[in-house]
Amino acid sequence: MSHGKLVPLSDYQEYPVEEMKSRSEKFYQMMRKRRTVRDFDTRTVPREIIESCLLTAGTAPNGANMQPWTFVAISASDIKAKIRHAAEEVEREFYQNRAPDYWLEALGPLGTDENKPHLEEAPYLIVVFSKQFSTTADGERLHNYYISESVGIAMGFLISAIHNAGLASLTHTPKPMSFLRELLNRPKSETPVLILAVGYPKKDACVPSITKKPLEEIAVFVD
Ligand code: IYR
Repeated sequence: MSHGKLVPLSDYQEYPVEEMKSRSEKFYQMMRKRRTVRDFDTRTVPREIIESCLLTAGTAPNGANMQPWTFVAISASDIKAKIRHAAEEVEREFYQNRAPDYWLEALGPLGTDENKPHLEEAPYLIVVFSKQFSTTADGERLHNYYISESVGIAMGFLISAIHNAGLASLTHTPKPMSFLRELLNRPKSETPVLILAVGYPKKDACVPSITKKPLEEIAVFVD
């Protein structure tokens, strides 16, 4: 079987076991401090930080390395306002008509409703699109593989990179989201999957009192 051109794995670094233990524990302690934040300060964030975080997202493993994603990073106030108004319209319909009672009950502890001021207050909105197919320079269509898995992993990398940089984020998924494709002039081959609001939390920001499941509830070891 041909593997194309392979090059040496020159960037891999092995650590002594004790160092691995401490690195993995430190990373967990850093990541467990991440909280989804709904109250953003309007202070601006340097574009360079957003660029590094997007480059991190772009390193995610993905199907056949097709990299089936586009990240649209928006700091323009007029576009953020348009996104807010369109999102509030679909959310109003969700909260007032479409959402079944069990869903509204599940959202109760989070305190969410149809008002989405964070979509204007956060200095950056990153809208993540998945690409149903890719296109070569001469217009030929190329198949993309494991699109939702690939984009999901990339979004995880992005959220982690933003947290690591010292910023907060909010995953927001108004449904239906197709208004984002039109508003941001993206081609039909791209499907919006997430709005990630990014910025500093407001000084008095509060978060829901929730906990994460212990290891025994989320993992099984088969030794
Ligand atoms: N998209 C709505 C509702 C919502 C749904 C879930 I599941 C959440 O974890 C949070 C919100 C909204 O953003 O308000």
